Amino acid sequence: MGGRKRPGLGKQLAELHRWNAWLVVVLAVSGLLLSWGAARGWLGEGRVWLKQLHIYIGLITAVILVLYGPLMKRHLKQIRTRPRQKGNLAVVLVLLVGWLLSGIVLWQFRHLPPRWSNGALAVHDLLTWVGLPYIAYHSITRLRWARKPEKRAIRTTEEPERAAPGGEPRREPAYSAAEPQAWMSRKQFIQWSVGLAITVAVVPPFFRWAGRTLGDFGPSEAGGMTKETDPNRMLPPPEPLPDSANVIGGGAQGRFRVYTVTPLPKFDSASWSFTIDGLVDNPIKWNWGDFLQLKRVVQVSDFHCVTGWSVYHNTWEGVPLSQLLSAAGVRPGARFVKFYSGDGEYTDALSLEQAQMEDVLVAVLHDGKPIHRDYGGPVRLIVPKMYAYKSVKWLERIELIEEPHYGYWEVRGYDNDAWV
Ligand SMILES: Nc1nc2c(c(=O)[nH]1)N[C@H]1C(S)=C(S)[C@@H](COP(=O)(O)O)O[C@H]1N2
Ligand SMILES: [Mo]
Repeated sequence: MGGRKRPGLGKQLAELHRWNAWLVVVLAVSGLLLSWGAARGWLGEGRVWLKQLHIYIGLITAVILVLYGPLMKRHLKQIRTRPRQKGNLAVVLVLLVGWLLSGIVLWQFRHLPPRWSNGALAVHDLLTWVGLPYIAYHSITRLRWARKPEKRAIRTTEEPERAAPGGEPRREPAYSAAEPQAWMSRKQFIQWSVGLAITVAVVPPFFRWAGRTLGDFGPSEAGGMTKETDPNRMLPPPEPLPDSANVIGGGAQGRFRVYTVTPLPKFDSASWSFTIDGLVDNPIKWNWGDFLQLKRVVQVSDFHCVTGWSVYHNTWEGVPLSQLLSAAGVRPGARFVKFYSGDGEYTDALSLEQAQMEDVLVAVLHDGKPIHRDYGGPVRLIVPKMYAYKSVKWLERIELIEEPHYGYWEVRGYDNDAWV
């Protein structure tokens, strides 16, 4: 190490700032892609990969925080007379620590109570709603073109503002007399217009998000299925059983995210059918009218998505899968049960033993109402003991097979073992 000088505080801080900025850019892009519902289909297995990347890059921000720790005292001393920089530092630290902690809960949620992950998801999202616009403003208004022209000209690659060595606070130079005193300086103009543009773009969707998120923490009128008119034309709707009409347990708590890997399909009673075939003694095909004649049961169960959100106390009414299997007569060679979605793309499977669990339901009603098209109606599978990627939406065919089948998400990296 002979004679190598330790870099000064300013230089170390500038270095950390640069690393942090790049990490946040990668995290923002990957995080936005991950939370964007429409990207689920075309990201495919890239989604699992992207999630790993997001997690590991996120963990690296902990390294930044650890490296910053020992510098913090001197840094605070250096900026003690600059309230704006202190405010900025506080915001950035709250964002990083908040994202990191909520991110760790979301990453490790299988080892934590499911209620934690709903909370962590809300915190992670809230920080993103507040933090990304803040950071965007912070970076755009500090870009070179946003500075005063004569200040831009003397900039070197080293950022003097942050790299200022020693404790001497560098004051913003007073406005040069040469500059004509307009009602607003160039800098102020840029700050105001960038601020306004970001506010206009972010505030309306933020309030929509906030409204929905409040629904995650309490009973919601629509039982967590927030869509109104149903594009499905399934008539007449089934009459709910008494327990289902009265919604045992007071109705679902939380909100479903609408997930699909295809454009949303649409069904009508005239063409809808439900088939059970493969290794069975009597393959059966029901139409809507016949299907509604099957004996239904009511169950209350929690619904967990592997991405960290849950909906509690759902009242589902439907036909137990075991009842359909008995009706078809499972042949001795059958070892797995494969489920086909009417979207033509999504499939999943259970072992015969798992499929015969008494709470696996082919559901028709949720909280006493027909299941809306967006949430898998008219008929979806419900496997309460497993993550919801096993709960195939728009279910229309069940096939008994001999060899294992790996479903849509399983071939894209999800664990075939989906036990909650
Ligand atoms: N056909 C189909 N079924 C599906 C999915 C899908 O994309 N397509 N997503 C699965 C996943 S990962 C979850 S969490 C739940 C989401 O159900 P919801 O869209 O009603 O909230 O459906 C599961 N079943
Ligand atoms: Mo999911």
